[in-house]
Amino acid sequence: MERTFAIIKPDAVAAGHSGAILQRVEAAGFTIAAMRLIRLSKGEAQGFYAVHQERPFFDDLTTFMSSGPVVVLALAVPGAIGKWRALMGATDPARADPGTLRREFGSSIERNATHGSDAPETAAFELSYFFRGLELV
Ligand code: FUP
Repeated sequence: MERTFAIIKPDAVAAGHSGAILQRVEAAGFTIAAMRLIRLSKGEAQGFYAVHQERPFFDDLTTFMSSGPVVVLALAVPGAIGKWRALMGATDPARADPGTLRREFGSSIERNATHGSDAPETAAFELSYFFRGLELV
């Protein structure tokens, strides 16, 4: 069993797509191991995306990520990290395959509906950024 960390981003929550995305999560066989609706402060978004702090899009990205509520999730299934990234599709919704979440629900490379950890180390960091061990079922 592997766990990954996922976010339903402010654009998708505001558009009322949380339910549809959670339905796709469950239909794809993930177990929801933890879930919470939260609003990130700008500083919390900056801490989460610290690896991108030198990138030109960092300020816009962290402003967007703190612009409204998000759903944070721990998802469990064998191969969860790769499986979730495959379901999300490419970072840029315009380049994501048909049927992927970002293609269906995203509107730009920044407002791309969902986040997913890209490796075991980032999954461990991101899960621990939002969930205490006791919250993971
Ligand atoms: P991903 O792992 O697919 O989420 O993509 P990256 O780690 O490369 O980027 C993290 C987030 O930064 C993306 F989800 C959206 C944002 N981003 C931009 O806003 N502009 C860019 O040019 C690239 C990424």
